Amino acid sequence: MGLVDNILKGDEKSAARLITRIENGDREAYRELSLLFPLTGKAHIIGVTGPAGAGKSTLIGQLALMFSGKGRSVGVIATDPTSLNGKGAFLGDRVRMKGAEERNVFIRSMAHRSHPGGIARAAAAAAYVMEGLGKDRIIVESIGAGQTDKDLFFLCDTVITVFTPEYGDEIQLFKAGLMEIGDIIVVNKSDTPGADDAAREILLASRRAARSNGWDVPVLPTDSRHGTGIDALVEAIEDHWERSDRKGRTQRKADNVEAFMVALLKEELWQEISERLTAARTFKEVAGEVRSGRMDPYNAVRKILDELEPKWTFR
Ligand SMILES: Nc1nc2c(ncn2[C@@H]2O[C@H](COP(=O)(O)OP(=O)(O)OP(=O)(O)O)[C@@H](O)[C@H]2O)c(=O)[nH]1
Ligand SMILES: [Mg+2]
Repeated sequence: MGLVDNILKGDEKSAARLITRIENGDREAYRELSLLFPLTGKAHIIGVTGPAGAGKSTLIGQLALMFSGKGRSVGVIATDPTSLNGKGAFLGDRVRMKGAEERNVFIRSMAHRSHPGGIARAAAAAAYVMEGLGKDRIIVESIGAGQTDKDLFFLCDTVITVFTPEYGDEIQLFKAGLMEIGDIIVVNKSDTPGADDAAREILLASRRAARSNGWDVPVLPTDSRHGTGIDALVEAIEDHWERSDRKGRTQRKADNVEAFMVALLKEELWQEISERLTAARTFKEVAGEVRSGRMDPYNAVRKILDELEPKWTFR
């Protein structure tokens, strides 16, 4: 009996094993994934992004409980930047999501540092495996800063951006980056001072951000430590999913998976080419010229590519 058969029967141990093997870049595991992938594409994948410490993990714990209470089967992928501090954050997430774990929510934590090539690669595979396991709501946590985290959202059907009252004033800064990828905005820690003002500022800013698909981004206050506002948030998440017809959802998933493929391709190509490059004598010579200020980076790149076999063209 193969791993995939076990996963399709709902065996979490097999799912965990396959995710680990994919994280380790095991070729055999990719073959298992190829059997699984065609069976996926129906789960609602929900991304939760926002600045460090905004309460994403706590909120996800609440969402997971609420979804499972409604009879949904829930998976959580926590990509944890603070795991850089050691084991603390990983264990911390476990604690914050404890209630969720007891309710049969499948949780997988991934530390950023173990994925220098981009967390998206492992997270997407984990989502496919979780869907194979029968999860129909999969929640992905991310810090939402930097390209690798944007790549992560190639995976998500609905993206939630979490702010806190402290971000009310800095909204102009965040508008450009974080706000453009959110379908729903949460102002968490609504129990702390300034929450109403922050929510108002953020609502104004989000109204100014242009939307093409006719979806008005809701701005919702939550206190995720006490579970306040979670029901309204779940309603908005379901609404965002239901509101787009099947065709719209299929289209978004298709766009997402193609974009993800391109991201993977870039990563692989770069890895392949950088190994060849750094071994080449020209590269070392040219890098030396650039470092000492004798050659500018533009002409340096041209020179390196000119001498690379097979030929690559430089725009
Ligand atoms: N007052 C208050 N504190 C909260 C709320 N939600 C979370 N917290 C607290 O904020 C701290 C950070 O919460 P986390 O859930 O770990 O935040 P996070 O965004 O996942 O953090 P990182 O993953 O490290 O970026 C914890 O001490 C939580 O108890 C809330 O609604 N109100
Ligand atoms: Mg967290």
